Amino acid sequence: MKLHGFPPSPRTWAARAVAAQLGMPLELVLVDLSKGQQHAPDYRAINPTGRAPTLVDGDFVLWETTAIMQYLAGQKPNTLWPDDARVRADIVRWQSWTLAHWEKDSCVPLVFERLVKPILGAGPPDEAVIARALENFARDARILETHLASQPYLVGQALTLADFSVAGPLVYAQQAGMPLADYPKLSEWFARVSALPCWKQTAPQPAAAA
Ligand SMILES: N[C@@H](CCC(=O)N[C@@H](CS)C(=O)NCC(=O)O)C(=O)O
Repeated sequence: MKLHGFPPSPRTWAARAVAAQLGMPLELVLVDLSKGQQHAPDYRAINPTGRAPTLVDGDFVLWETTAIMQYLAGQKPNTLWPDDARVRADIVRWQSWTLAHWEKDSCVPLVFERLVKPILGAGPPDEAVIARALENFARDARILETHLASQPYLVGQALTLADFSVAGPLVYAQQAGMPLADYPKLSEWFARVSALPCWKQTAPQPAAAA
């Protein structure tokens, strides 16, 4: 299986970390976002959205990181994606919330304004966007803080895909000035997840972010 992606990107990172955790070989094909390779016609042919990552497994092509994670974890029995309807629904709940709120409203705007813009030379950070994102971050981080007060991982007592999905947007928390320290249980959980050997194996280069 091949993953077309950009190692500094948190989404590429999360998909590769899931494969590493499952012990599945996943060949990386570089799509250098800093060079605009996501818009190249041969890449657009497999991913018309012009975004990374994209998984290619023989003649099966899949984009959207959440779907990629579920596909990888569906290849063999494992505890990241247990064969139990309620546990899977619970995992999908957190993945959906991340896509709709946590990643989109809270984390990505901070990473873009404070980290990506300076790297791209795309002008000064927009302070109004940052202020709104910080409000959203407080709203969402409180939910995680309360939830993680009574359990070590997002779904039950064990690591699942939900943890990879929700932790991914925090990869650049420090560089993007996310106020994680205000949320001790969330910070402990993030330290636990990011200390996994699979995260270290696939860790992004800090030179660029996307
Ligand atoms: N919803 C998509 C988002 C993919 C996405 O936005 N990827 C970023 C990198 S983390 C990207 O390709 N950005 C380049 C661009 O939008 O031109 C997913 O979860 O896979």
